[in-house]
Amino acid sequence: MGAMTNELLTPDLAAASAARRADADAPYLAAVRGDKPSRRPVWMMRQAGRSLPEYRKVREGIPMLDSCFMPDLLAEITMQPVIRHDADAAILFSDIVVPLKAAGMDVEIVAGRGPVMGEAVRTSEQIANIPDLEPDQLGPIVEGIEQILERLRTDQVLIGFAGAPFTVASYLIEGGPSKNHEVTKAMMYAEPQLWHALMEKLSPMIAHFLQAQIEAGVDAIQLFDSWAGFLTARDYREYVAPYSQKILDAVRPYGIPMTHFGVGTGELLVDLAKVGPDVVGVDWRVPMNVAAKRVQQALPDQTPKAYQGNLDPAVLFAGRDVIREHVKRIAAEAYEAIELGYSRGHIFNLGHGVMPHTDADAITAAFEEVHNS
Ligand code: 1CP
Repeated sequence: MGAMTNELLTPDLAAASAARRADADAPYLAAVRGDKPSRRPVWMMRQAGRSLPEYRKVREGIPMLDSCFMPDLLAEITMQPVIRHDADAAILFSDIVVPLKAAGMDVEIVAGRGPVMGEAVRTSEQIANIPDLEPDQLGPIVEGIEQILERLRTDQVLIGFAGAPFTVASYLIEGGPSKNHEVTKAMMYAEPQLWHALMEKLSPMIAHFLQAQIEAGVDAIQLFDSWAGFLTARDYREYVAPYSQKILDAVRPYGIPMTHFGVGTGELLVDLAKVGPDVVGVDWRVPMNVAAKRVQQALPDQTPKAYQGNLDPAVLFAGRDVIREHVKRIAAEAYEAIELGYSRGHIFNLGHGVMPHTDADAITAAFEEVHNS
């Protein structure tokens, strides 16, 4: 990949062979392709992190964002849940603000709170001053990815990720986590030219971040638009979808599976699917069969998507019998969608991330129940 500028790149297809994990039997890849996987693939958003004692131990005294740039540590943390729970996919240990940090912006992750900017980004001058992301700023992450790939079994995949521009913009504009995203929406409505300038700045940065992960060898990517569900479908279409679409367009030539996910997106599922992912992530509010039917009936000419989801993370607090019951229900709902031709395949996941106080053994139990389903 050449120097990263404020442009969306078209990847050099010769380099695309870097995405090389060819084990046709990997359950994750089989499910995305629409083949029958040898077992139901499962991974969990936020499977690495505070639910694991071994994570708390290795992170002790090391700031979150520092750990994301320490290759040995990020590889170790990425592998911890894969080994403990026998996951079918690893999710790269990183954060949606990592590309901002890599590019030199002032951002920290504050324990118990989340990403906090040194200064909220709200003016055209601040937007213009957002630095470009240069490839050499991602060296430690590339190194971490290489280490993870050496440690994964060939039937396990590594998923790289990035935050989608709306969700990343919310942290920039609000200056940190936000309950209602009101400053973000105010910019969108009152100063649309400023909003679009910010999106034009973030989209290439995010695309480059994903491309760098793919060239380092990740097998799949996920674009998290966690907070998109705060928008009406009309606003999502006007202010957000074109930019997320550009990012997936820039990544698609690599030919690896792309997942798009947001929380509370029942009303946006069709629009999320239109942005162009191979896999649609579904939160726990909409049953898998309903989600797939909703999308396929709205877009009858498209090849059915695969679907990822959607156990309510709170169920992991309710004991093994309840976990089993919900896993079975979700597996049946996902199966129905496949049988009816609305869905190509199912990747089991939570409807959002593992909550920090979740018991690690309950998570392992859920993985076992999925594999037995
Ligand atoms: O010190 C710590 O342990 C801080 C907790 C933590 C961790 C473990 C944060 C702060 N980020 C992460 C890692 C992380 N973040 C991963 C990799 C680990 C894994 O999934 O196993 C991923 C995929 C993310 C992505 C992320 N960060 C999202 C999108 C996914 C989602 O949960 O919706 C978002 C919105 C963030 C922001 C963020 N980072 C951290 C927190 C606490 C938050 C949320 C803050 C908020 O509520 O706005």
